[in-house]
Amino acid sequence: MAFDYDSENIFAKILRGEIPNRTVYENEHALAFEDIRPQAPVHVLVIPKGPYMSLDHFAQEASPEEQAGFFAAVGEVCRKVDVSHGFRAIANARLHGVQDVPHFHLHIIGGAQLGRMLP
Ligand code: DGP
Repeated sequence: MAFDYDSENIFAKILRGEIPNRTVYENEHALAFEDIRPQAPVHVLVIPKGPYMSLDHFAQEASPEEQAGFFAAVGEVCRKVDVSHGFRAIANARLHGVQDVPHFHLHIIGGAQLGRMLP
């Protein structure tokens, strides 16, 4: 499918510094920050700095360096926050996945016992 990135989405504005965020970790290719509506004691969003709408867009079109930088950021976030007892990583995509912000983001949720999630 063709991916049509909207550069006025909230996370693009965060990346441009137009909206403040509580940064947890940043590298050349990714930014991690606290979710504004946390669902658990730990709720961090990891986003690539490039203009990718969703996980499939990122997986199909981001360079190996961007993908490596993104996953390095995920690793650093998990080192920094308290997820020693486990966590959940979620990437909502488009309409059926109930994605609100159309810039790829991985939710890292933990810090407490989570409920079972049916596929
Ligand atoms: P999703 O449904 O996967 O697109 O979730 C988007 C998440 O983004 C949701 O958990 C709330 C969070 N969010 C929305 N706007 C902002 C914002 O301006 N700042 C931060 N830190 N998080 C936001």
